[in-house]
Amino acid sequence: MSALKKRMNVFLRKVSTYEINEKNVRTAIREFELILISNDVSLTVSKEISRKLKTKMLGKRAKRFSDLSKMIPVFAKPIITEIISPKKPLNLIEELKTNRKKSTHLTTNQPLVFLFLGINGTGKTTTIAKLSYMLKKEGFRVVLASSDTFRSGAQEQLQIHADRIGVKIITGKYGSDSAAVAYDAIAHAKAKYADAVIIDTSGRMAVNRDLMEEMKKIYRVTEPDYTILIVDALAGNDATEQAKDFHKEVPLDGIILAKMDADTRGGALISVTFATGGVPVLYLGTGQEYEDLTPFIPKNYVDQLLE
Ligand SMILES: Nc1nc2c(ncn2[C@@H]2O[C@H](COP(=O)(O)OP(=O)(O)OP(=O)(O)O)[C@@H](O)[C@H]2O)c(=O)[nH]1
Ligand SMILES: [Mg+2]
Repeated sequence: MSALKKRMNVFLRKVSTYEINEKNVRTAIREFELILISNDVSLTVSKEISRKLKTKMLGKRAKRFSDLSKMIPVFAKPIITEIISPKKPLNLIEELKTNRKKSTHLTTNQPLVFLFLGINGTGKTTTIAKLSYMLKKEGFRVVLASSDTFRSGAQEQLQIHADRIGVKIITGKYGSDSAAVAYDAIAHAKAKYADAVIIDTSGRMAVNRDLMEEMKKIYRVTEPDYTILIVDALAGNDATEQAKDFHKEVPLDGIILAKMDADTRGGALISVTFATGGVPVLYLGTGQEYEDLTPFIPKNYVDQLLE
């Protein structure tokens, strides 16, 4: 390219574009931040996203007369994707396959133990039914532990799912020790060479110390391979607090957001991951049927959020 052509190109670029600076981008970023906040993304995370957006955008050039707010999603996509992408990805199906291979070389079988936790009514039992259905379809043998010996009707609720799906269940008497039920289920799974034990527990609020201590006892007794928190996507910012509270009591390995189909906002997921320092979201609950458990793919979520 001749020197003149080069200079001409620089000139044309200058007149047809303008530089993004603090002043001209401020309103667009602020507006985007407000959209995030009004869609259940916590204040802390919204501010963090804004800060990163600013750093990324300042000094870049935009087409003359173009609207900066239209450029925001392009810059925001990788920022949000990074926040919600697990630091250490976890694929339960792959873990079970690996564990099965390991077990064939051992004389004693070691099923993987999944402990499901969460506050009242978030969707624990339904999600366990969905996961059992999925694992059974994948060819794994599942044993359910009905460790909610607290709420009336809880035993029958899980029993109905177990019968429908065709998986083994160990139930307990109401008022009996929930950790003992889980322990029995693990013993049964070991004896019968099952692949997975999924423990259903009562809903509990972090302020209820007795129930939180009971939860820690189940954790100690069962030594779960994966402790999974179920949060209700509709809980909005409260979901973030729940994740923080539970993660403080027992270290979480994964989170499942139930009722994503009913949530029109969808922002809680970002805050929940951020607040737990990157505990991976494993699945999304997307309805009331057994098939309605969808693997969480960060890119798809962000595309939908910013479309
Ligand atoms: N729309 C929709 N509803 C769901 C989803 N997951 C669970 N539910 C519904 O939420 C309600 C509560 O679900 P449960 O599975 O009983 O919740 P839980 O956490 O076990 O409740 P407790 O044991 O009482 O703490 C039920 O009516 C479920 O059908 C979901 O992904 N989408
Ligand atoms: Mg339940």
